[in-house]
Parts: sequence; C-alpha cells; structure tokens
Amino acid sequence: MRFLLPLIIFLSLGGLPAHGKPHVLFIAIDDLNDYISPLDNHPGVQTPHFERLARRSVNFANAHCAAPVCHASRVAIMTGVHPVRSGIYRNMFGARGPRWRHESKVLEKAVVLSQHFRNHGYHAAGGGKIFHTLQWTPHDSQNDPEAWDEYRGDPNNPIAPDWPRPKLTPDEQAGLTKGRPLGGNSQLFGAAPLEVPDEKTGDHMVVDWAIEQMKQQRKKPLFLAVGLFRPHIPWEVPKPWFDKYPLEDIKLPPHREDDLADAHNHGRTHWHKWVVENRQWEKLMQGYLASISYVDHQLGRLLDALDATPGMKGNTIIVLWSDHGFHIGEKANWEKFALWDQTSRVPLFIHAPGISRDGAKTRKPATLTDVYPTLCELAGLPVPEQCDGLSLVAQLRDPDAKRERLALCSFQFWHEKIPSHGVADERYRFIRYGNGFEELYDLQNDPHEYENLIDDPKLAPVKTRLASGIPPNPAPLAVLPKDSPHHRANQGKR
Ligand SMILES: [Ca+2]
Repeated sequence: MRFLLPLIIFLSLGGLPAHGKPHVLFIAIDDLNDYISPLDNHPGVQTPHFERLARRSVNFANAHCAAPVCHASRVAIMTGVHPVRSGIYRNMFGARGPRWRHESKVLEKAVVLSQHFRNHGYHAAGGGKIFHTLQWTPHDSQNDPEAWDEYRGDPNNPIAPDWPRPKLTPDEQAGLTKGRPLGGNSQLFGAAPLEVPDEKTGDHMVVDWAIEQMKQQRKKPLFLAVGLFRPHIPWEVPKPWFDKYPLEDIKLPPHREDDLADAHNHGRTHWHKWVVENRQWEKLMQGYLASISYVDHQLGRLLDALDATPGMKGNTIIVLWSDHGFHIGEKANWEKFALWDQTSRVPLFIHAPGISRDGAKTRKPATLTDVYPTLCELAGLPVPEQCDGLSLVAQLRDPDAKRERLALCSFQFWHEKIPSHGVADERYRFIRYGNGFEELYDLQNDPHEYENLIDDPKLAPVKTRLASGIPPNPAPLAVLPKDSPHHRANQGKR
C-alpha cells in the first residue's frame, strides 16, 4: 500500500502518456543571484513565482556554477563537462555555432543535453539564451543548432536584435563622469525603463513561444529549454517593474569598505569606483531588482501554462538554474568574474513528479554539472561517459541524504596564468587562486565572507578536506581557435 498509494494518485492525475516518459521544462536564467525570496530574500524583493516554484520543488540552496561566466558555465551545464577538464574557464566571443567543440578537444564529440534526450526519443525545442550570446552582439552565439529539433527564430542568433532599447541621455548630459564600465555612453551597464509593454519585450516573446510549444500535441515527450536573458545587463524592463522599487526604498547589499583587505584582488574595482563616484549604486540596484521581478513574472507565466496544459501537469520535470551569481557592489565588485559565494552560488530548483520532496530546501553541495546526470536518471536515460557531475536524485528524494561530493567552481583571472578554484561543502568555502593566494570562509558564522580564516590553525583540517575537491591536474586554459569554421571571421569562407 505504501508504494501503491502514490501510484494511484499519480494515475488519477492523468498518469504517464503513451510514450511513458516525463516531459522536461528546462529554464535557464541569466545572471540571477541569491536575492530572490526563497534564497537570501533581499529586503523588499518581490519574487512570488520563485516562491511558488520553491513550494513545488527541491530548493538546492547551496548550488554552484561550474564557472562564474556565461559561456563557460553554460557549456559545462549543456555538456556535463567541468572546466577543469574542458579548459573553458572564460567567456570567448566572435563565434557563430558551437565553436567550443574546437576550443576544447574534450568537447569535440560531446553530446549536448538536448541531443541526448533526442537520441532517446524526445522532441527537443529551445528558445532564447541557452548557450552563450548577448543582446548587443547579434549573430555572436555558441549555440549548437544541430542539438535541437527546433529553435525559436535563428538558432545562430537566439537573442533577436529587434529587442527594444530605451531612449537614454548621454552620460555627459546626465552629469555622469567618463569611465562608465563597458564604454562611455554605451549604457550597457545601466538601468532605464522601457517605454513598451511587457508583450513587446524579448523574454516575454520567448515565453510566448514556449507556451505555444507546450500546447502542441506530439507523440514524443518534450524537452523544452527556455533561456531568459534578464536580469542580465542592461537593466531595461518596462516601467511598472521599476515602480515596484521606489528609489528611496532601495536597500544596498550588506558590504564592508575594507572587505578586500584580506582577500584576492578581482581586478574590477574600477567599476565600483565609477558607480560610487556617480552615486549610481541605488539606481543600478533598482534596475537589477526590477529585472528580477520581471523575470519572476515570466516564470509565473511558464508555470501557469504548464498547469493549464493537459498531459504536462503532473508529468513534467522542472529544472530552473541561473548560469552564475552576481555582485551589486559586494566586495567592491559588479557582475561576476570572481569565486566568492556571491558569484558562485546560484538558484537551482528541481521538481520530479512523484520523486522530489517538494517544498524542501537543502544545503547539500551541488554543481550545475550535476544537472545533466540528474535529468538522465529521472528520465531513465543512460549517463554519457563525458559527464563529470553526480546525480542529485538522492537529495531530491531526501534533501538530507548524505552527499560527499564537494561543489567546484573554476575560473582563470585575466591577470593570472593558471586557473583558480572555489570549493564548497555544506558550511565552508575554500578558494585557491592562480597566484597562490588562498581564502577560507565559514558561511555559517559569516555568510558575507568578510573574514578570511585561512590562517586559523583550528581550521587546517577543513582546508585540507576542501582542497581535496580540486583536481591535481586541471586542464590549462583553452585558447581561441581562430581556424574553427564556427569562428565568425571564417564564416564567409565556408
Ligand atoms: Ca550570465
């Protein structure tokens, strides 16, 4: 009876369709950090649909990206191969197609997650930003068009260049000093309301497309990947989202002026200097929070559509992840490109019908490379040999289930010659930089990583244990393969 009852309930909800496989709704969010209400709950943040998702999934509250940059993180998720084996630690631009197959020998024949599902009877549809691309570099994308049955729009240009942009005042007219990050007057690093309704914005259109995908009747189970671009910069969403966060109510994140005194120099303090000099900190925070609530709304639309679609409700695995965390001035840093918890930790929610203990939260360490084998196990697919991750199904069934694997996030800083690595267990975080500098934090007592405890003799065994999570011979940094047919300079020669 113990086993029969869930089965009866499951069958009464509609049961498995003829193909006997669950659908997969795979939601990628760009640059979303832990400010959402089911994680750290930044004061005033409004994310009701993330809460709704948390109630119907397991919240992996100690999940980490494999690399703290879009391209490297996304290739790692979609192939299951960690940067310490692929050598892809950084962003690389100027691609049209899966150039990462030539950036890294290990990835040359890697099977993309969506392709793996296709190989096992799924229909794979993708839209928006799954592999790396940017709103302001049209036709620069590392998507693999071969890995999908269909893609929204041009798979080599997943973020259409017709996305709206606001009317902006040039920096000098706005009284801002020269030196805005990403170029003067470029306004890429900025926040401004769009004078268009939600319906005309890029992510909304991607979600419209995803909703249509759900409605279509197919004989095959569906692997539906939806890549949302906000809250990536530029922080441009319609005005009602800004109105939710009046400037005078904005709270800055917890921070200390001298926080970098015992920490590695991330090389990006000039961004923070410009922000503070120009009194833009609150304004940019407002734009980031507005963008988070906008994307929360898009998540709500996806959940509504799933629940309204016969055959999907009760029979769809949901996974939602962000490609890395984000700094809004913490440690005098903006964006990502670091190895602290603020950059490395990501939202990760997984629902598996009849399996996940929905509503639970766990601090068992997870790396986003674990998503690939987890989805394979849930859908009854073999795990390809290329995969470095370890399935999280045990933690889905029991969020307290023992897990010895540490979370590993790797990056090579611009001014260093070898990669750096951050390792997390349930409580501590150890970072070993390419220049030999080390940091150790106790997240339980010091969640903002203010105090580097590396010299505390009592914690020497902790350091040794966490350091064991760094492989002895990580792959060297992959170099840009200029001779790749997927390099944009070579496109005319094909
Ligand atoms: Ca990103």
